[in-house]
Amino acid sequence: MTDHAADPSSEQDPRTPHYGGPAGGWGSLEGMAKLLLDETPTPAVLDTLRRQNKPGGHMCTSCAWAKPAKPHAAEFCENGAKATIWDLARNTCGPEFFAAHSMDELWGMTDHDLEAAGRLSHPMRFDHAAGRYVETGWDEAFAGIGAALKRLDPKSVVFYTSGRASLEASFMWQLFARLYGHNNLPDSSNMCHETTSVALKKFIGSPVGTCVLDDFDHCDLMLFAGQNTGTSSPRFLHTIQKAVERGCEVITFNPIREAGLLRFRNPQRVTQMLGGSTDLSDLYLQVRPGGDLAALLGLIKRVFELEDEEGGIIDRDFIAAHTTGLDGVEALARVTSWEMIEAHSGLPRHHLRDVGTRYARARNVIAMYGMGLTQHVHGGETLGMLVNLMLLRGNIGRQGAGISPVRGHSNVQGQRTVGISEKPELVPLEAMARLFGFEPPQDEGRTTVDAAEGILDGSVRGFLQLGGNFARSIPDATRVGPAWADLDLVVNVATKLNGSHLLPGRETWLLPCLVRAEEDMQDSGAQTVSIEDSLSHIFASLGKVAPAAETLRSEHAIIGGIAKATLPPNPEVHWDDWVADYSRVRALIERLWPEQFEDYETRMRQPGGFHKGNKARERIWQTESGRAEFTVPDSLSGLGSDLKPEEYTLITLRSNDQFNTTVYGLDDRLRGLSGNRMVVLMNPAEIAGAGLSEGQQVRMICASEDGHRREIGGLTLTGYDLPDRCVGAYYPEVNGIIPLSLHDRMSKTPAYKGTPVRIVADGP
Ligand SMILES: Nc1nc2c(c(=O)[nH]1)N[C@H]1C(S)=C(S)[C@@H](COP(=O)(O)OP(=O)(O)OC[C@H]3O[C@@H](n4cnc5c(=O)[nH]c(N)nc54)[C@H](O)[C@@H]3O)O[C@H]1N2
Ligand SMILES: Nc1nc2c(c(=O)[nH]1)N[C@H]1C(S)=C(S)[C@@H](COP(=O)(O)OP(=O)(O)OC[C@H]3O[C@@H](n4cnc5c(=O)[nH]c(N)nc54)[C@H](O)[C@@H]3O)O[C@H]1N2
Ligand SMILES: [Mo]
Repeated sequence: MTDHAADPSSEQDPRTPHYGGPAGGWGSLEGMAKLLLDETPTPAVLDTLRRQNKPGGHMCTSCAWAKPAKPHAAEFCENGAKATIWDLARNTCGPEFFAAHSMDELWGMTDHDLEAAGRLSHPMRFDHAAGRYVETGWDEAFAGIGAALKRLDPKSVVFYTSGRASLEASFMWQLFARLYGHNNLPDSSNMCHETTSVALKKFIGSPVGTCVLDDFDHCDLMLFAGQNTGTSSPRFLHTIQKAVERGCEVITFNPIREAGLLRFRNPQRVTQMLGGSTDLSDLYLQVRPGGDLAALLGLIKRVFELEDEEGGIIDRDFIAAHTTGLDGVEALARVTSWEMIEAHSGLPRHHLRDVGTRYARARNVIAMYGMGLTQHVHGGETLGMLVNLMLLRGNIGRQGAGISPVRGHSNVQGQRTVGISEKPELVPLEAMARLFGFEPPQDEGRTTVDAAEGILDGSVRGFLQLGGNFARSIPDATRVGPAWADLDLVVNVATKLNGSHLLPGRETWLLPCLVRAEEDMQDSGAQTVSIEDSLSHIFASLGKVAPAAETLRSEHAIIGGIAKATLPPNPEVHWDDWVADYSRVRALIERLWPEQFEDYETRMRQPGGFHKGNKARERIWQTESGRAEFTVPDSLSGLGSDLKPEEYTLITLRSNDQFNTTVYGLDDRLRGLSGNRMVVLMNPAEIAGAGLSEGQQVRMICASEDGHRREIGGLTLTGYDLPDRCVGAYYPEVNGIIPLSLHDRMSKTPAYKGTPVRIVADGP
């Protein structure tokens, strides 16, 4: 067995030809802003960057990492700056642009070029006769959409949200959906941390993580699994660095040696900008995709070995008072052989026993994870195994310990908090019914996967998208694409042009909205909004930059406009008043969730915002059994099936030069790759073993057997340090290869990190 533990202190692993330098180290504000996107930022943009993520400023639209009460001088990272500069582009994409470009031309453009066309500026309607978008007025758009919605069966309509819309806009969106008559409220979260929302809820009674920032000052071991901090949530590197300098150990499970978790240069410290850096991971284990489930079981097995040898390792008091189901997990750990664990995890037992020992010796442990755990067929069960490990030593519900998913979009967690959910049981429907005098629908709504399947089978007739790029982000993007044309109604509320907008239905509207950094002026004055971060803190956000165009409206105003044109009058529902003053929406949120949002209006403005509370943190377990639950999985791997000969597991990747389908450029600096995103990464020995060669053009074929053929050609085979039987490729370029049918069994989160594929030479 190859030893896949890389020595994190070595400057260059010989098997990592592309390894780059440390993460961070991004230099001065002006210089950085210019370099990042090759444009000179205006004084207004620089001013807004200075106030980003600070009280009185706007909260970044990049990742969801916590905003500390005492911010750094520049409390943002490379990605946050890029997001703001990109959002505040001054070029606009309006009627003239659409008059000049046919749909065919737009189809030929890349994700980057579509967004680089600038900010959408005018409400547009798709004109089938002309084959392009044409300008329309706001009133005409609202009336047209309202009339179309009235003609449709509400149950056949989907309201999708991407995780950027504020708490206030999200609340209005879900209320509109329910007043109209459906719970079809999938969110980008359905492709992301839905595994967390379902599995953590089931096992510990909390759909979100249990940690707050203070815990990171008290932990002595952090386990990282499948989260790429340097690329996906760079501000978190500060927190990790501080903990490491205090003596906290970090152990990472990731098939790729991600630079951000190997070492970090802190741009906020002069000495480090001059060259020093901090080694972050004490041990870096290149686990096989989906291998975390077995690796975690290995750690548990080691804990039982030590318990047998020494006793006192397992927290028996905690387990007796708070949990159920230990016996099953103990039996599984004892009966599963190290050979099995090594085979599934791809990791040698001595490393797993070492980590198990460190876990057993650590007083306070925090487990951090991301898409590497959630985007698997047995993702929920993998989280169950992580919870098992944490429960063994009472590492949930006390200071310095806990389980902490790192969320993606800046308000994705908050949207779920205020009712964007296809699961009616998670929403206070009775209270909503009383407050607004109506009968909310009680039936289960559609997830992202269900919505895509409904578009394919014709049962979805209308699709409204509040932000995001659904058509490019979903699995089976190529197969679902053509079915869009058959939808009766398509409405996109967006800031920039993207692939989803190039898929018109019979009636199609494209509505441009403000971004969070822009001033949102309504009848009562400039509006503040609020968002929730990954650690469940809620903050005010105030945009101050002049809007990119006078014709833009806020998401709140657009939702109110469509809702008014669709729904019959209701004496308890006041769209105009709510749009005039968002604090009235906050008052409604506070009434519906009084415990979490107490004194919302005041507390969201204090430095560090306010914590909405978490019962699992207090060791109150809101699960079916009323206890924290140990669980036994059905599988020893996160993967849906064993790989056959010649098959590889595809993990799809994001670079630091993209935010989801927003592709800023072709660099993947932290992985030492650049210039081409149409690549397949594979380890050099396996390239040779497969009779292929580096630089060769290859074709990737999906090996999941469900009757559909999926393949992508024109990919450049690139040698990269990956475990055996694993290939990497970029999201969203390869989304056509991932089957909708391959998703987490508990939550339907797509298996974006666990699709079996074959790689063959491309050619005539
Ligand atoms: N720059 C940038 N930042 C972003 C985003 C972006 O696109 N670009 N997107 C935002 C969003 S919406 C989200 S959800 C987050 C996502 O952020 P992350 O949770 O970090 O998700 P990914 O980058 O998709 O993958 C994370 C890591 O999982 C590893 N991995 C793959 N398969 C496995 C596995 O089976 N096991 C383990 N242990 N690791 C595995 C990959 O090598 C990768 O390093 O980032 C947010 N922030
Ligand atoms: N293969 C593969 N597929 C994946 C993933 C993966 O790891 N691998 N990750 C999945 C994950 S974690 C996620 S979260 C999804 C992301 O899926 P989405 O959230 O749907 O996609 P984004 O690319 O974030 O959406 C970008 C678009 O949002 C619009 N936008 C930006 N800001 C705003 C705003 O403030 N308001 C409005 N109304 N619109 C705005 C712009 O028009 C922009 O083009 O993709 C998923 N798909
Ligand atoms: Mo995400």
